[in-house]
Amino acid sequence: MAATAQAPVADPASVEEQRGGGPPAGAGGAPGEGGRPPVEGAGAPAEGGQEPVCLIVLGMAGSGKTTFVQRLTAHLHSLKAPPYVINLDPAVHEVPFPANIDIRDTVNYKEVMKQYRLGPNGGIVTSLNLFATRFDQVMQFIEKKRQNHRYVLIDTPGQIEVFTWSASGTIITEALASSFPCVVIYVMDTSRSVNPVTFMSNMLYACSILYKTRLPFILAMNKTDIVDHSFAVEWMQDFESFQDALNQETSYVSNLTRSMSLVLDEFYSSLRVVGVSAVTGSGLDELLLQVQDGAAEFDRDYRPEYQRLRTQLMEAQSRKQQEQLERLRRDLGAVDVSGSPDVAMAAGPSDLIMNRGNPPEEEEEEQEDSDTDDIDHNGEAPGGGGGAL
Ligand SMILES: Nc1nc2c(ncn2[C@@H]2O[C@H](COP(=O)(O)OP(=O)(O)O)[C@@H](O)[C@H]2O)c(=O)[nH]1
Ligand SMILES: [Mg+2]
Repeated sequence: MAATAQAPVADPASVEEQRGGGPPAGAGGAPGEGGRPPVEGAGAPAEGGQEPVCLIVLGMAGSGKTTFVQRLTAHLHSLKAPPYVINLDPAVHEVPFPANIDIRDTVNYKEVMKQYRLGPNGGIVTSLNLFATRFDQVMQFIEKKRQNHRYVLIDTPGQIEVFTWSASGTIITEALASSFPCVVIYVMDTSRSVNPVTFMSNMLYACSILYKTRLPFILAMNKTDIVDHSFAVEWMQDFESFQDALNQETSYVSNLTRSMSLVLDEFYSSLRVVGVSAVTGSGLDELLLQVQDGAAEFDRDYRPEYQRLRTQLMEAQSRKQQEQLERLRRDLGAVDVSGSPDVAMAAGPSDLIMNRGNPPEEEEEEQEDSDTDDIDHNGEAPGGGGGAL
């Protein structure tokens, strides 16, 4: 990266510890909870050995993801189960919830745009890519706090494709799912889906996200304070009623639209649907029940696959390390580092790494270079100086 006055990327290690993730304003009050009893078990913090469930919140721009995360955070605080909250939207002006990790602390979106000469969308994608390269550190933070939190909430960038159709979104999702049960919450703007054709387009998109993320899926029909979601549920359960609604459409409705709705029937049959309002908080207890169900599905159907992925990754990593060691051994064997070829071979690679290619006899002469060695050493251990890991 270009060395300029202001670095666009900082170390997550240096910022997370400053964030308390305390209760949000109004957390205790949790107004308008809908009068339902709290979800059994959902309030307790993670018990010994229990893992938090990661809720990845996706949805189109303006569907209400950030407001939903804010409300759910407040709701969980009121249930005495404060979540661990991560903001992955680099371009948001204000994060209305207490984030434990905020991408904006690590990546300076405006600087990224300037230094890489990008527009707003390219800036968001590149910022997320830069952040994804440090996500192993974020994973360590979550690991450290796993006993204290029952849920990890992840708010994603406004434009859904930034997360769902980018390499960084896949890296982040796979990293999370290799360690914790994960559930996708697809937030939909119900008030903007009252037209049957728009509704169907939204459902097709939701369907594509389901296949792209390969995780248990909950459809959160948001903004039920504006329009009740019962019309949508009826369309999903009763094919005829949806066809009737389509028939009333004076706009262009092709045969393809009708056929598509038949295809979606299969998608609907296995879908978890819950109506919520991120503004009033209604429906959140039911949502938490669905989350428990989703987490159970993850354990049953998805965990083995992600464990296989994790094992594969670890094996690939150790293979790569082995290859690098082999290459180093060959290189050191070929180059006369000591004046006597036997020394290099006899010392073995690890000894030579420790001595930076210098056999023990020459150690005293090389003492003057120790400053340079210190710099190299720091460079080899990113995050080591952060102190928080
Ligand atoms: N009436 C109503 N408005 C909502 C609800 N959820 C979000 N909004 C509004 O929808 C707009 C977009 O919300 P935001 O959370 O920023 O959407 P995001 O782009 O998906 O993160 C804001 O003006 C919110 O106040 C809801 O449940 N009911
Ligand atoms: Mg948002």
